[in-house]
Amino acid sequence: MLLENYKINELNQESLQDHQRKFGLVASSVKNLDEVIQKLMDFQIAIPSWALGTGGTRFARFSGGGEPRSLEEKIEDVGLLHALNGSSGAISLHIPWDIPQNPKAIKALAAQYGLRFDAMNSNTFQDQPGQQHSYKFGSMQHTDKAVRKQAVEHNIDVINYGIELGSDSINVWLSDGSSFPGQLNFRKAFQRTLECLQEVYAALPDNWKLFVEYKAFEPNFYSMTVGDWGQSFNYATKLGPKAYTLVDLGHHLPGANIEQIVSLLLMEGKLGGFHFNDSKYGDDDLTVGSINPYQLFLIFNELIEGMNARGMNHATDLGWMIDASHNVKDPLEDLLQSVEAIKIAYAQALVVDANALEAARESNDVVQAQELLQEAYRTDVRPLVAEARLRAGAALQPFQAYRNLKVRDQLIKERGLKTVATGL
Ligand code: AFD
Ligand code: MN
Ligand code: MN
Repeated sequence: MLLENYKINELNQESLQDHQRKFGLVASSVKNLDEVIQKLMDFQIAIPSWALGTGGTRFARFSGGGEPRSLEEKIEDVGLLHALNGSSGAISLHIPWDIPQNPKAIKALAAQYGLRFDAMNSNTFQDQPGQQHSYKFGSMQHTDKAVRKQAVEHNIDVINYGIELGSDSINVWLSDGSSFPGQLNFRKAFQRTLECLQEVYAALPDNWKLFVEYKAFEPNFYSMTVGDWGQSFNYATKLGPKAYTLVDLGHHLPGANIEQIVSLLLMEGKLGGFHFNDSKYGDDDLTVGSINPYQLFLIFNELIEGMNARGMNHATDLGWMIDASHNVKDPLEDLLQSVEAIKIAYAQALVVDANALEAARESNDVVQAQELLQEAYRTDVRPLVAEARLRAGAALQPFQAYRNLKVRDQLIKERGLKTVATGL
């Protein structure tokens, strides 16, 4: 446990005075300041287990050193992130990559770091060693009932692992679809997939949620069987009240208005949560906020408006998760940057003058509406995010602390340079 020998607050001394000055400046302009800080403290983002190591592309994987070699080490890494930023209090597992050999011990280890298990992720996009039926032509859409049965059984296994770990949701992303015109009967693919999802849904405990994640393309490049928000919403509606749509920011065609999609899914009570990342061309899985931070802010603006309209708890009523893949960065530094970007966008959206914005909209005052949004977006809310960390007993500047502690060097010393692929 890397951080046992470090007192986080000792890391803050050198910058505490500077922070207090900056915080004082921005705090004076924020109404209900303590409520905003508390919301920021409560807001936790789940870390995907597969993002703790170097990802790679279909062309190559250039692994770094000191990456986790086991589920225990993945939990340790998320525990380290959470100790530094006070905002990564959950880990999302991917089965079979993260099958817990001893669930009780794994659950206890996570609790030691203050972590809970967020959504479980199933995998019917790869054939595993010894698997009886191949997913080459899809899983839940497959023409062969035996393949569909295998996919359903795998998802039910994933639910059972999650129950043992205290998770309460499963995310189903299907790579199913077609690569060429004529390959697939779209109606049959939809109906077969729905029947399989209904069997998985029937296995859900009462307090569980099932997220149906859509994606416009990749690995199929002509059609996807859960290809857009409308298809996902259709499945989720037909499945029932425990099924929701999961929005992965990288899963849209270029130019899609994601903030509008989010607003309408929220209106229907069918928004399950997010996989946060950023992208310029496709499912690039880049660091959150690194390409289009304004879109991220606009999404949060719709989320807060929609959640407040439904009396929802921002921190607990939706699934907040990063889903990214790192190829050239230290995975932990990338994740620290991603969590910070999410918190900043959330804080900016929290300081929007919502009443004035609605009044501007109702009077068709287009310029004033834009001014109000940009006023919030251009507010430097980083001291608010830092204050929330400070009050949570975390580091004032997590990234700097990570560097000052030379964490990666320590992990390389502890785990060596050789790393094993840990997922995507
Ligand atoms: C890939 C898919 C999808 C899924 C993730 C984890 O595109 O986003 O949620 O893997 O399975 O990124
Ligand atoms: Mn995803
Ligand atoms: Mn993806």
